[in-house]
Amino acid sequence: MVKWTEFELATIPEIFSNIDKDVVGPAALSRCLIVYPWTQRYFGGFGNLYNAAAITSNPKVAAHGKVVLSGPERALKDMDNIKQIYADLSVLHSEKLQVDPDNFNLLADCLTIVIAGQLGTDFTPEVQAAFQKFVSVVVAALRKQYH
Ligand code: HNI
Repeated sequence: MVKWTEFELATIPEIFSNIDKDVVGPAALSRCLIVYPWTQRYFGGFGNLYNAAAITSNPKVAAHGKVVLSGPERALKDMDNIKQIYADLSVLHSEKLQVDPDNFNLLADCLTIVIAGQLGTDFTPEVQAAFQKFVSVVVAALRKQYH
């Protein structure tokens, strides 16, 4: 089981309380779809994803970005239970959505970049290290049901 330090347990929720979630989720998903265009293939029902402007102004992308960000927020409430919290989402992404799990890291990196932009100098290397550990645990949990 993952062991969290006092610093991580204090810092990770603080990161989420200091960001504008309505902006971060949509921005991270948009960035992922623009930077890694093959990720668009899973969002065939989202309409126009033709170029960066279309992606960033697409209301379905924005709405789904908020939904995706609600995933990590659930984990915050029970940091020692992340695998179980994500078990159903892992099955969904594996069996129904058939998302290549390598894409989880790409979205996680986009999330890190957007959060770094919002937090500016507060996103110190120590804060980034805590965040990186958290997203790695979330991604590992999402990969868990793939076989
Ligand atoms: Ni993901 C649906 C969380 C990465 C493609 N995804 C969800 C839902 C959550 C979620 C929550 C809503 C589930 C439900 O409706 O019950 N996704 C997450 C998290 C990550 C992630 C926490 C990683 C950090 N998802 C990805 C990636 C892709 C992806 C990387 C594709 C590249 N997800 C989807 C698709 C759906 C989805 C597609 C269904 C969207 C829809 O509404 O049609």
